[in-house]
Amino acid sequence: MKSEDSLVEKRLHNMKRFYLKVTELIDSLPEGIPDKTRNMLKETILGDKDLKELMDGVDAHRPPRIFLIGRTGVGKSSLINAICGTYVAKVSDTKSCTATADVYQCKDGNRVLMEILDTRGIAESVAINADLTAEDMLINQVNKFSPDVAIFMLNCTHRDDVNRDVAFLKKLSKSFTKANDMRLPIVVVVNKSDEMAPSRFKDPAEYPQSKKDKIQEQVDYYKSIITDNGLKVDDIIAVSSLVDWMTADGTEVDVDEIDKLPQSDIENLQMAFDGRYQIEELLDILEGAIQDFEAQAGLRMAARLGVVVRRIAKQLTTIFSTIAGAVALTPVPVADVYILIILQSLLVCLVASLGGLELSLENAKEFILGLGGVIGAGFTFRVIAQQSSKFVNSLWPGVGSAVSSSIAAAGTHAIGRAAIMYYIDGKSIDEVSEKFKEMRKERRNEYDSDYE
Ligand SMILES: Nc1nc2c(ncn2[C@@H]2O[C@H](COP(=O)(O)OP(=O)(O)OP(=O)(O)O)[C@@H](O)[C@H]2O)c(=O)[nH]1
Ligand SMILES: [Mg+2]
Repeated sequence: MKSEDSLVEKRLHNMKRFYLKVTELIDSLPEGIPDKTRNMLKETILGDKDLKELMDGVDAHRPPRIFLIGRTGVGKSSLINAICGTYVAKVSDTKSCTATADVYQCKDGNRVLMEILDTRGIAESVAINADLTAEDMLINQVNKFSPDVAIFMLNCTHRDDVNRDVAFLKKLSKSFTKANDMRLPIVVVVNKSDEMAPSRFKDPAEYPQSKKDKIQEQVDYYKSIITDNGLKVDDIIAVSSLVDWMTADGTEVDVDEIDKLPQSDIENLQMAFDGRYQIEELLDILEGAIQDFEAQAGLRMAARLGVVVRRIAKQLTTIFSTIAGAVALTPVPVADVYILIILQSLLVCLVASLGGLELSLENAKEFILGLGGVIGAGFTFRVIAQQSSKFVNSLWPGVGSAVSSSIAAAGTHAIGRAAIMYYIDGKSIDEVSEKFKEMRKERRNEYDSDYE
């Protein structure tokens, strides 16, 4: 698990290195391409805002700081595990543990995933200093911690009296705004949805409608209290943080017994049952609520490192499809398809680097031509430019040499998807070609209407 994660980070950095080399790569293309075209390609790729943001996020990230407030046993620690998808070690800075709140880092191996300020809420806090109320102490501590987001956790199965906590959050919110010159994003999480009747359905895929309705009723109940008290929150969502863990040899362990295990067992815990409900949705909400770009990227990396590669590959595919669509609209001095194949080759290289493989533009071009059945002929970029209609027809039969914007976009998208299947999902080239043909068929109707 841990070594896989560092591998993922390495792949992300390789991909970024490739992106940073784009100028050099375009300059090294055969001399036949006019400077104007080269510059257009460079400007289009490097000037793309979405692509730049994506690349910036690859190494500009820091662990997000989360302020967790919720009663004992509501599932605060479990939620962090559910978000990270691993049983995370909590490393406390003992100096900062007070009667009201704990600060700790969540770690996976050496990676700090998040920083947490954890409190059981104002109802369970006691003042240790007669001059300062428990409330004020906590407010000071939160301001010092300076969270990116606050998570207010409630229980789905019983209706606690939350008025005091709501009133506290209101006061905190006011003080935070004053101290930080920005609003404190607050997300309300109603946990333990799985325990709502009928509680035997633990797998979210099997939740009956009646259960979902009851969960929603509970959410509405809490929402009304929050609104009535005039507390502004970013969102409220019901989740389940239910995960059963097992050791590497497959022995299931009771959650409450985990801390008694040897450290090496804890580090290698795996999911025995995944009952997580709406955690992905919660992540989207948290990402939206967090304002700081680096903390936002940090949350994504902490929670979704395993899926981050596919996600980024898909984003790359979408971004390059848009670029290809835009390029096809621009009159260029050489055949459109030539430019397209260069763009698509760059996309294939980036996707391959996410899959752990370093490809040259030449290799990437061969992959693309192979998808269209043009294999082993060793065509150079220059030949492609000269015989553009032949090549475009091998990839997209019946199109001719004039590539419309929608074909350029759809074609690039299909190539990106094929590259993901091959370089990331490890599918065989036969399987990928088969799928590519299907995608081509799917799109055929769209081309037809494009030419009407
Ligand atoms: N069924 C179910 N059990 C949960 C869920 N979340 C947490 N639990 C269980 O509830 C118990 C308490 O969870 P914790 O995550 O320790 O709660 P906490 O809020 O961190 O508690 P304190 O640290 O004492 O404040 C544990 O036995 C968890 O396994 C959930 O979504 N569903
Ligand atoms: Mg806890």
